[in-house]
Amino acid sequence: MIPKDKTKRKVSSELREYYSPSHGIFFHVKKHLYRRDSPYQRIEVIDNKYFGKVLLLDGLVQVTERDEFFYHEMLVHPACIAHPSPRNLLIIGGGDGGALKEILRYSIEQAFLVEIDNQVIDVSKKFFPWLSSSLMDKRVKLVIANGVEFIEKTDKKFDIIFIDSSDPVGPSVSLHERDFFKKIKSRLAPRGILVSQVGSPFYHLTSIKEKRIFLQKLFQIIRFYVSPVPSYPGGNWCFVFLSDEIKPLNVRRDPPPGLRYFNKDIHRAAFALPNYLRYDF
Ligand code: AG3
Repeated sequence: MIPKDKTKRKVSSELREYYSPSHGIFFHVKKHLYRRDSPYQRIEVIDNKYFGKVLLLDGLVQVTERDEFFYHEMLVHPACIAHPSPRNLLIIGGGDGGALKEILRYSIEQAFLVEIDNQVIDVSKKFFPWLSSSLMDKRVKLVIANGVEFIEKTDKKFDIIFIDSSDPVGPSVSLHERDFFKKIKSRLAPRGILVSQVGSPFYHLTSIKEKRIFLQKLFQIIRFYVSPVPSYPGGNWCFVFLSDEIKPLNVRRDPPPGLRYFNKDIHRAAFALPNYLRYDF
C-alpha cells in the first residue's frame, strides 16, 4: 500500500490527528464534505479513499465508514448479552447514531439518546444516514441536552447506560469525572449495567488509572475490556463495564445476527487484559 513513488504523489490536502506533538495519523482528503464550528466544537467530515467518510470533532476521529462497527459493536454488545433483560436503555453522547443502531438489534422497549450538540445529529443524518437512520426508530427518544443535566433531572431508571463520549477534552470532560459516574449510578435499575469508553489503553493510561480508583469505590463489579479500532489512536481502545450485580462473563443470550465484529469468543477474549493493564494499576 506504500505508493510506488512517494515524491510524485499529488496530495491536494491532508488532515492530521496528532497523538503527541511528534506523531499521529493522517488522511488524504479526497473531498472536504463539511467543516463548521458548532457552539460546542468543530465538526468536520472528509472523504478518504481508504476509510470512506470520516467524522472528526475538534480534530479527533470519531467515526469512519470503514471501521465504525469495531467500536460501536464493542461498546454495546458485551453489556447487552450479559444483562438478563435489557428493556430501557440510555446512550449519553453518540449523536452519530452508531451505538443506537446496535442497541436496536435487541427487542427493547425504549432507548433514550442524549446528545448535547444538535449539529452532530444533523451532520450524521446528511453524511452517515446508515447510522443515523436509527434515530427514526419508534422506540427512540432523542433528547438534545447536556448529559450531566439530563442525568440530574430525570427520574427514570435504565437497565443499561452507555457513555459514548469523546476524549476527556472539550465538551466531553464532565462525562469522564467521578461525580458524573456517581449520578449515573443512581439512574441504574436493579441489575443495571453502565458501560463507558475510556480511551486508548496506551495513550490515556493515566486517565484510565484515575478512573479505576474512583470507580472501584462506586461499583461492586468493574471490568475493563479492550478492542481494536483501527482509526483511533494506537488502534486499540478500552471500555469499562460497571455493575453491582451483573458479571460480564455470565452470558445470557446469543448476540444478534448480522454483526461484523462481535461474537461470544470475542466477548470472552476482550476481557483478557495485558499485564500492564492488569497489575500496574
Ligand atoms: N467516541 C469515542 C471517540 C474517541 C476517539 N478519540 C480520538 N480519535 N482521539 C466515538 C463516538 C462514536 N459514536
